[in-house]
Amino acid sequence: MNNLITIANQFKTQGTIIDIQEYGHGNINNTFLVTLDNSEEKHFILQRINTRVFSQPELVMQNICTFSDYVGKKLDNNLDSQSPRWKVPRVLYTKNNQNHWLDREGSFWRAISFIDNARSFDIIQNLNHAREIGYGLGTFHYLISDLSVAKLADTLKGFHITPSYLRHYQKVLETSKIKPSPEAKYCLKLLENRADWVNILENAKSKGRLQLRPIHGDPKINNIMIDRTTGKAIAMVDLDTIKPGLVHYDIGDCLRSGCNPLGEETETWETVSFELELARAILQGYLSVAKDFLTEQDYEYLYEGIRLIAFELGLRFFTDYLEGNIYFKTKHSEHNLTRALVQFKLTESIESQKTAILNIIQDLK
Ligand code: ADP
Ligand code: GN1
Ligand code: MG
Repeated sequence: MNNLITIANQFKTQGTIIDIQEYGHGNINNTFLVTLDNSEEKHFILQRINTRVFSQPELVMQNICTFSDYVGKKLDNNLDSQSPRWKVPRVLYTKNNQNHWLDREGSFWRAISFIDNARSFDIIQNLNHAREIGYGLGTFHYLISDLSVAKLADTLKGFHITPSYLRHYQKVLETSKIKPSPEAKYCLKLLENRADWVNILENAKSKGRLQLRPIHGDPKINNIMIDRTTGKAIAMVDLDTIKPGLVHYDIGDCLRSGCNPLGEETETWETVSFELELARAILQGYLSVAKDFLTEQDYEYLYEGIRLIAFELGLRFFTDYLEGNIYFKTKHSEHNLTRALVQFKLTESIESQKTAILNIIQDLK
């Protein structure tokens, strides 16, 4: 705690620190809520960046600053009348005017302003929440749609490039010493049957059918903040993966997270399903703001994007399980296996409802 106070005190804030608590349920970084004795700015978020995942954290901060300056200016100058309630977290600088602080052990710390009177959920609550999740992602995409991708660094090579994850998995499998349980066998089989299809979005990108745009990269539902009073989406947090990508990665990630009412941490993976009414609500919310910048070809690949990102996350969890849990934080040795099973069940549920999902997309576009 003393150590955390020393770290938090490196940042310029308005008041004295009175409390620091671990916060949120992220799988990658360590997040803390810092409380100040100031009634106007009561909290800020302090985070230790996982530098095994983000090997160039300075570039991550550069992207976040590029993004928040760009969108912050738009909102401050009222250049955007479409998103009156939207908020953008600000990077807090250190007393030496740096956007991060390195402690004696070399850990990389940064601080972010707190989105007040809001919360996020790990599990989708209802159709209204689903619509707000979609609206939140749509607003985010809309606000950055004219920011040039050339201004953003690639801070996580291979992120959401499914064929690269598959190649890595195949290499890990060759040397894996894990005895295949019936659950692991189910994963192996599911992966075997889909190896040819994983290139679908990357092929479309190479052929110029889909374009790189600025994306969030990690729009699962607990990264979309909901106003406690109005129930409306008001901000997106967890901005580490803002970088050039396909909007399909974001839409896919948002739906795989928001259409699974049991949540991605459920133990009862056998009964996981992709709920169509939640998908309709999320897409409705999303398209209410983002319709104008999606092209006909973007729509063509939406279904495959939804299917692919659920599958990809299953593949990433399963590979991490085989590798000994080195990427995602885990609570026990089988945690990543259970998480993989959840995403693979979701993938099968998406596949079995292909026609209905295509019809929803057709209806809403
Ligand atoms: P991780 O990268 O580990 O997922 P996040 O940045 O998502 O960490 O933070 C974890 C949780 O903390 C989020 O799900 C959100 O509920 C909360 N949180 C993060 N940043 C803010 C913020 N600026 N304001 C309010 N809450 C936040
Ligand atoms: C990680 O940091 P967090 O928990 O928001 C991961 C995402 C996964 C997600 C699954 C940088 O996100 O890609 O979809 O876990 N982030 C990174 O819960 O790999
Ligand atoms: Mg997060």
